Amino acid sequence: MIIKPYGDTMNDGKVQVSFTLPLPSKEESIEAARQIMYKMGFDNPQVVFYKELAEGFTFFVCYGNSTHSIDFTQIKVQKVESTTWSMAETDKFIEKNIGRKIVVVGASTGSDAHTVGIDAIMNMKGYAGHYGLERYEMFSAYNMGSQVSNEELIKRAIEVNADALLVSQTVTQKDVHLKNMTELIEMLDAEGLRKRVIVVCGGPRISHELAKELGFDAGFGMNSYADDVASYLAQEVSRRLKNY
Ligand code: B12
Repeated sequence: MIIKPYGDTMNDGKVQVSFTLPLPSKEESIEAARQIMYKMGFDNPQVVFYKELAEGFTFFVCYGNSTHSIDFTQIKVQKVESTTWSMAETDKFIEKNIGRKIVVVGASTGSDAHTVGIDAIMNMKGYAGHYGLERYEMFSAYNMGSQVSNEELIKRAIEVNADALLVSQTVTQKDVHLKNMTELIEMLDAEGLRKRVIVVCGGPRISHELAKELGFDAGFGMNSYADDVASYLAQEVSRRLKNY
């Protein structure tokens, strides 16, 4: 099944691309943007909007036709193996199969000050119509907020005898997330705790594949909600109890 982006008629390859060039807003800069689109592999490149953002920096919106296509049948993706249930279904499953609350400790770690992602997963109010873990009857959820060191996170996990750690990482500049996440796994290993807790990470640029590479049990990216992680945790805790 060969596919291409679609805009007007099927397989026309139409895409919209936006970028900023370190150039002032003038005719030569528009032509530079058009040529960059061409070099990126787009036919019929057009600049449809531009605006100088600051002196010497111009933002462009361009249209073009992609000359590339892919075979969709060849796509393989590593993904979290669990079924997403509603809050009520997950609570009921935990009550029946685990018989106690699942304890989770979450934080945005290292220097990362972004709290909205971890709050979306944990807060009572939830996010986009999905209640957070604090709302679940069968979860005890501890949200430590942002800029939490790996030491503090582990200390809290030990204090409350956590089943799972939830790590949020938003800033990926200079690969700072890789350093934070690798350090957490190394510290858990050193303390002999790694096998005792389920370690989950999430964030806009996190994938399950990356999470597994770094030694985490699961990774959740964009468009993931409390329902996804709650269902995964319920199923994983139950799986581990059965194999104990
Ligand atoms: C709000 C915001 C801020 C606020 C944060 C306030 C706060 N209390 O959180 C402030 C102004 C403080 C801020 C600061 C900075 N920010 Co900022 N910020 C944003 C912004 C606009 C929105 C982020 C957000 O709230 N998204 C909404 C939430 C709900 O989405 P989410 O985090 O992806 O979470 C979802 C999933 O990823 C997942 N998820 C997330 N965490 C977890 C955890 C688990 C366990 C699970 C299961 C799932 C999960 O579930 C959530 C719901 O679906 C983004 C740009 C953007 N539009 O995304 C930039 C952005 C994230 N920031 C960015 C940057 C660079 C910074 C600064 C470094 C800027 C600077 N030079 O000072 C600082 C860093 C400060 C620091 N020390 O961390 C960059 C990051 C680039 C990168 N790749 O690293 C972005 C992308 C902006 C950009 N385009 O450049 N920022």
